[in-house]
Amino acid sequence: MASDVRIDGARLMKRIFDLAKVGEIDGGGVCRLALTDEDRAGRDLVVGWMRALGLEVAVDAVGNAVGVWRGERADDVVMTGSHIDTVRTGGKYDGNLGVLAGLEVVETLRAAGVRPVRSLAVAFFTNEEGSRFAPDMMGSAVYTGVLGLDEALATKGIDGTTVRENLRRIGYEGEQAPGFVMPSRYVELHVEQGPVLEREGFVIGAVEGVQGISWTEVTLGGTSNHAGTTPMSMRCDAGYVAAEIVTFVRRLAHEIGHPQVATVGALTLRPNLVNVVPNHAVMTVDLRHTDEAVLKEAEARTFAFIEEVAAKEGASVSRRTLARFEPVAFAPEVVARVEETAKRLGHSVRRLPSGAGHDAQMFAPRCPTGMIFVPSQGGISHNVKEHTAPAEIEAGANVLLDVLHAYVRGEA
Ligand code: HGY
Ligand code: MN
Ligand code: MN
Repeated sequence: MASDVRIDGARLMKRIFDLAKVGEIDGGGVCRLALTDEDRAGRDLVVGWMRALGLEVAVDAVGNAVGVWRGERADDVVMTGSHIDTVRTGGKYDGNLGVLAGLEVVETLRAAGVRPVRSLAVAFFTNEEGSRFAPDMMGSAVYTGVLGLDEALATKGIDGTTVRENLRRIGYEGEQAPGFVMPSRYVELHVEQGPVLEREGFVIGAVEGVQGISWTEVTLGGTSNHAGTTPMSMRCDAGYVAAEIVTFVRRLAHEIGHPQVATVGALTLRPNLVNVVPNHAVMTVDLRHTDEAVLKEAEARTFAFIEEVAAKEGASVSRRTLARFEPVAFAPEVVARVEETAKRLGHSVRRLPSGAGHDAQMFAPRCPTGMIFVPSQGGISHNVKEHTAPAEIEAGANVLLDVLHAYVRGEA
């Protein structure tokens, strides 16, 4: 039974802009790194909205927050959501859209007098970005049992403090055990963060899955020396080895070809002074591919190169895995439902994989899971200029509404 219930686009955009004021930075962006005071303020605002909508709100031991609208079948729960933590140069929509569209769906269905058969839950998961505390999707990985709670809580961030300390500090070390509400279906709305939908003129993406992710921290040890007096033949330059690695992974990605990507996003040299040959470099290598075998090959070639170029310079090397997730496929029946719903609502739609990691990928092995994408202007994200047109946001939220409404009615 198709329904003609539709979301209130203006109300959704207002919540998006109100949340974006929390941790706003120059250029129209947002900085709410996981478990900072800005993240706490964002959490408090969203939990307040959940409560105002009459949701039963609970927080688990790693700070995941879930608001539930109980249906007749109280324990048969359909879940939607995403994350509200951001990277340092975050936009208004990455993660936030999925959580706030979920609240908009609840408000719309309640206003329409819908009496849910299945329960509907809206969640935000802790530290999806993984920028401050690796790995990414940490909260949803703990929630679904992919990552151990104690391991997550003990994780030290880039500033040396632990997840546990910060959860306590911001008051979000909850009572519930992770996974306390396990859904029978999970659907997430998210901005594409890439160029495909806009470039090809589609409004909706029916996401088929998420590509594999490999994050490694590499630490190089050299010998500090005088930049003026030390002949080139006598140097052990950690900065030079790091630079070789940066250019190697970029060349490797071009050689393997699309969709292989490679990024050195963080690089710190010590003592980081103009006239001292660096004796220490710490860097991160982010490799991704839709095909696990190719991703494994890219990792092997990268790690071999790191050993080789460091040995040539006489530098020491150590590596630490920060995150490693294999490619994930979403449930065909959910992908098809997203596609069919978009068409029925009159929106252009195409199937595509996700280049970015998402909380949804943690639910895919547990229950029928899918994602809905809307375009990112210029394909940009993790950038203060991240933008999606309100009409496209409204289209995506209406597709989410319709998909969730069918589940909540117990129809599918
Ligand atoms: O890195 C990612 O794919 C996501 O933004 N956490
Ligand atoms: Mn995201
Ligand atoms: Mn992100």
